[in-house]
This record gives sequence, structure tokens and C-alpha cells, in this order.
Amino acid sequence: MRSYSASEFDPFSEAYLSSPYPFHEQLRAAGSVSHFAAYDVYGIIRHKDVAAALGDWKTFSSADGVGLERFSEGTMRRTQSLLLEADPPNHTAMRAVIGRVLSPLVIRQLRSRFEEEAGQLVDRLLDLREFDAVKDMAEFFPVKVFPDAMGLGLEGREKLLPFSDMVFNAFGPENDIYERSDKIGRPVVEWLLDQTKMENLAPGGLGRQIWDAALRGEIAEREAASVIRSLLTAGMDTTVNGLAHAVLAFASYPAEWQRLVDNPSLIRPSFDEIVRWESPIHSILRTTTSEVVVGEHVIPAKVKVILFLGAANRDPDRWEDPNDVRIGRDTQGHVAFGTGIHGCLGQLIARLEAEVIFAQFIRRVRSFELTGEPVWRLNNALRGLSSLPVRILPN
Ligand code: HEM
Ligand code: OVM
Repeated sequence: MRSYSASEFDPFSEAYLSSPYPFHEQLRAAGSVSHFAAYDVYGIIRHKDVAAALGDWKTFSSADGVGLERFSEGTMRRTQSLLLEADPPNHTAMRAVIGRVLSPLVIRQLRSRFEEEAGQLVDRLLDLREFDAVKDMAEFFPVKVFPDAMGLGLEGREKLLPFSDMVFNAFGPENDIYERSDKIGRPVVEWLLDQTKMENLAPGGLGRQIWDAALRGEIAEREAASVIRSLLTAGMDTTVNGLAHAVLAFASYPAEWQRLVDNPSLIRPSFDEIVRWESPIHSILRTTTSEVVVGEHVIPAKVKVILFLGAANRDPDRWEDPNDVRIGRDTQGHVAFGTGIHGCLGQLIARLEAEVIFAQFIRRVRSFELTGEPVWRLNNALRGLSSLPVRILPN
């Protein structure tokens, strides 16, 4: 067993977050496990090790928080998620209830409304021709269809994005990136709590279905409100980033866009390829419950470990030409949605959003061109753009 490559490197610095991939190469070269002195946390970088950790919830526990903070130590900037930050058996019971609300059958019923909205959005984008793919598409669409599906009112829903930005930043340290987002996101908490009340959610929506489960006694009432808030957090910036990365990919790899146009049955795997290439959640943490061997190292018990999802998804030992978008490659095993017991519960919704938008683009857009520099929005846990100026040419 080797000692760790002790690293002075800060995995939440602006230098790293604005350009993470060269740093990943250094970390990979240094070994399977790194130790980040600034936070006294460990990091796992290789695909096989990240996938193994995600699959081993007993050793890599989520219950003390999947950010840097430990719930057991108080001082929380976030409320603990009843799904994401629970281990079995608590997690199992909650996941069963919410899994029924987000079941394939329920999600299928959302399709026609999502399709209609995607059609109207792409009408507007074709009128504009030049627009910001973040603001005008990637944010606009999820902010419309997802809160609609949940049963939220129209008023104020754009606040969900700064709220979610703050929550994901709180998975990292209290750095400037966090502080800036806290200023904008913190005031949203009160409004959001109000939105999770049963009477404020439209009958028939996903929010009400979670309340129905509470009324049937499957979960407690305060759990219903908490899980609704979780979905409204987990389901916004993630899909925004995935949709924006798709446009960036199509503009940057015109031949790959053409391959998708020629093979529309590749819509589903192409979204997987997009999120493998630029993973909307770039890292997530666990806490070890016992000593564990990872590669040539031993990680001690009771320490926090960063799982670098975005690095695993570009591990050259796992993927050929990992930095390139290749529509049609076998994306099985990517970890952008996690894997194991916490594997993304909302991925059918995320995939549906991408599918209906891509379908419109395939039918109606010949090409995407960048008209300016993409601007990244730095976040301690998210990889995403704040601006992506593009031009589309119609068919
Ligand atoms: C879990 C990514 C969209 C709800 C996760 C995890 C990842 C992830 C990596 C696992 C976290 C872990 O293992 O600690 C994504 C990405 C999305 C997306 C990349 C979009 C492209 C959504 C949406 C929703 C959602 C739309 C809600 C409708 C959840 C929930 C969990 C989760 C509730 C926790 C599941 C559990 O702990 O059992 N997601 N997500 N996600 N996601 Fe997503
Ligand atoms: C939650 C939650 C919050 C953020 C992300 C997430 C990636 C889940 O509160 O359950 O999944």
C-alpha cells in the first residue's frame, strides 16, 4: 500500500472549477486516492473506483451528508435530504414511496405536455435565430415544464434556480462562490417552504401525489414537504446544465450533430453521452464507515471522500478519447446520474426533457453555431454554463 499523494491543490478553487480536466489528469497520474490537506478530505478519481464506491453504501455512507459538512456536527447550511442523505433502511422506505410518484407510468403521462412546450419553445428560438442557449432554452424549458409537472404556481418560479445554485454550492466549503450564491439564494427559502404546502400545489401534480402518500400514512407530513423541496432542488439546475451542455456539444461537434440528425433513434444514448462529457454534478461526497482499500491505497474510517463523477466519466482507462463527444458510443457505466441505491430518481424526467427538445431540434434545426464565448457558472458541485450565445440555422 502506498501513501497518498498529499495535495495542496484545492478542488473547490476557482482555478479548478473553471477548468477541471487538466487537474484531473494530474490527480490520476498521482494515484488512485488523493488527500486534500485544506479540507482533510480524500478524493477518488478513477472510473472503476468511483463506480465501486457508489455501489458500496455500507462503506461509503451518505447519512452524514454528501457534501463537506457533517450533519452530526451541526452548523448546517442545508437541510438534510431524506433521500440523498439517508442510508438503508430509512432510505429504502422513502425511495419506494417517491419512486412510485416518479414511476415510468407517471412520467409517460407528462410526455404530451412536455412535447407541446418543446414545440412552442423551438418555434420561438427559430424566430429569434440568435439567442442565449442558457437563458432562452436551457433555463426556460425546465423552469416551465418541471414546476408545472410538480403543480407549482407560475409566480416566482424563476427563484428555483438561484436556490438550487446555493444548495449545490453548500455541498462545498464556505468559499466566495458559496457566499455569492447564498446572498441570492437564501431569501428564497421562505417562498419555497410556502410552495411545498399541500394547498399551494395543483391537484394531480407530482407534489400532490407526494402529499397523497402522506395522507395515506406512507410518510409523515413534514417529510412530504421536505421531499417536495428536494425534488425542486435536485431537478432544476441539473437539467438546465444538461440541456445547455447539449447545445455546446452540438455547436462544437457539427459532425456528431449530423450523426444524430441521420439517426434519431440515438436521442436517448446521445443525452447520456452529453452528461458523460460534461457531467452536471461534477462531484459528490461520502463518509467512510470503515477502513477501505481503494486501488493501491487505504482510506481511513470516518473520513469524507470526494467522488469525482466528472473525472470518472472521462477516465481514459474506461473511455476511448474521453474528451470528445461521440454520438453513438456505448455510454453504459457512466456515473453522471450516479449508480447504486442513490442513482438519480429523477432521470426519467431529465431524459424526457432532453428527448422532446432534441426531437424538435432534429426535425427543425440544420446547425448550431457559437456567436460568442461560452461562460461557465462556477459551482462547488455543479458544472454548468451561465451563458452560451448561439445562432441556429433552420432546415
Ligand atoms: C440523485 C444527477 C436530474 C432527483 C442523483 C445523483 C446524481 C444525479 C449524480 C446521485 C447522487 C448520489 O449518489 O449521492 C442528476 C443529473 C440530472 C438529474 C445529472 C439531470 C441531467 C434530476 C431530476 C430530479 C432529480 C430532474 C427530480 C425530478 C434526484 C433525487 C436524487 C437524485 C431525488 C436522490 C436519490 C436517492 O438518494 O435515492 N441525481 N440528476 N434528479 N436525483 Fe438527480
Ligand atoms: C435532495 C437533493 C438535493 C440536491 C441534489 C440531489 C442530486 C438531491 O434534497 O434530495 O440529488
